[in-house]
Amino acid sequence: MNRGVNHLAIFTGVPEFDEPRYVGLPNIGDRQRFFSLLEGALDRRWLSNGGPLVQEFERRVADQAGVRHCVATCNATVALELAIRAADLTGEVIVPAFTFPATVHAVRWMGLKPVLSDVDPETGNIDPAQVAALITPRTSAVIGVHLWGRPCAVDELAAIADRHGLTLLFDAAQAFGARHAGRPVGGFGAAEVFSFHATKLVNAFEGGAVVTDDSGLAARVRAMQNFGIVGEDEVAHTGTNAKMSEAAAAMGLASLAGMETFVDRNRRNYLRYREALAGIAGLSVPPPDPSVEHAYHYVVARIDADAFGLCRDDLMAVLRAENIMAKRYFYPGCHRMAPYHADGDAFPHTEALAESLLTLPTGAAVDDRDIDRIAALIRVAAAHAPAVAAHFAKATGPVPQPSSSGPGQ
Ligand code: T4K
Repeated sequence: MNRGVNHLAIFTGVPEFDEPRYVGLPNIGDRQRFFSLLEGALDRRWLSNGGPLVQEFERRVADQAGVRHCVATCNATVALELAIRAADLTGEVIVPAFTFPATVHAVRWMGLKPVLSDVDPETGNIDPAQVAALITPRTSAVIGVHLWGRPCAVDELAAIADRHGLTLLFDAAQAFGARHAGRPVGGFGAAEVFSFHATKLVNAFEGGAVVTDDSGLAARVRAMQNFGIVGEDEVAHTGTNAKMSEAAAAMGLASLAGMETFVDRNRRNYLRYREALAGIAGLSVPPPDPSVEHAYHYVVARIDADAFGLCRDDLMAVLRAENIMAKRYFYPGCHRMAPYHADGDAFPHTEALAESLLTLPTGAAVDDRDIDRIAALIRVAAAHAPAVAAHFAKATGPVPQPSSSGPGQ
């Protein structure tokens, strides 16, 4: 393609896409199945409190994860809080700085101290060597995060946890469907937590789950997500209301049925992006790693500003003007967020990743042709990097805000 710089919408061009192409467009699955499951719930007049659809969803998720217990919840953030409380964690809990804030918030929300760890500079996953260095007599647990659907260093973290008598939990919010060493994510550590938010591979509008092989832990989580109730008139724990509704489970079940198709599409998109973006200096989408089974939940490009000619934020602004709603997952790193700012600033790998990564639309949002069009625009931006950089350098108005993603925003 031989297009001039004026073709870009930041100059005089028409946006490439009429409708926004989002990073997290929901996978809807089989609509008819969703509606018929919902009809069933309405007919039964059983809408929440562990109804048959939630029970079925829990069985299916436990099967998929290869574990004995699944407790479905209203979202993954509260599921993390439940797991933390049910596992009786105390004092300090080590978590990665490079994650969605929910991981760190859950620890703080439970009244514990999150201790932030730096991450592996390549995978973005929590670095076991850093974790080992952060352990103190007050540490009770480590929470690993399987970032972008790629399993983190599960075995190394388990060895550290064993050696120091720590509880190991995993935030698997992005990793439903991934596998480590041939075993599905879900069965590692004392418990793992999935998210079934609208933007996830399998969605229940909003939803989450704690999965575990530990019957005692599962029983406590189950009670705690229902006000601590363990019998008709008996409340055994401080609890909350974290129940999944039947409507959410209907969506979850319809979505689960399409899971293989969604993973296939994500994998195909990922490979297509790699092919379409190949050879652009300073921009890379890492090759699939044969040692892990990835859910390819996100397509994350790394931009080396010097070699590419533009910084990541300028490229994102170029794309957003074209209605390509790329996102900075995860920026600026939890250590730079207001509640955790005082907790340290020595996170060089988190900082480098937070400054250089750009998540591109995938899943249902794009087809092969869209990906080719997105890649072609990136090539135009790269070919005219000095003009684009100069445009942003002298821009007086606000650059499009990275968080403006929802309809009507
Ligand atoms: N741990 C980790 C590692 C996580 O990544 C998350 C959640 C959690 C814990 C907590 O899980 P939950 O408590 O949510 O179950 C979104 C999601 O809201 C969040 O669930 C997810 N991680 C995170 C990675 O992404 P934002 O702030 O990026 O959302 P937003 O509104 O910018 O939407 C993301 C993209 O999806 C946009 O491009 C718009 C598009 N979108 C979104 C929705 C809701 C749609 O196209 N349709 C939709 O219905 O957090």
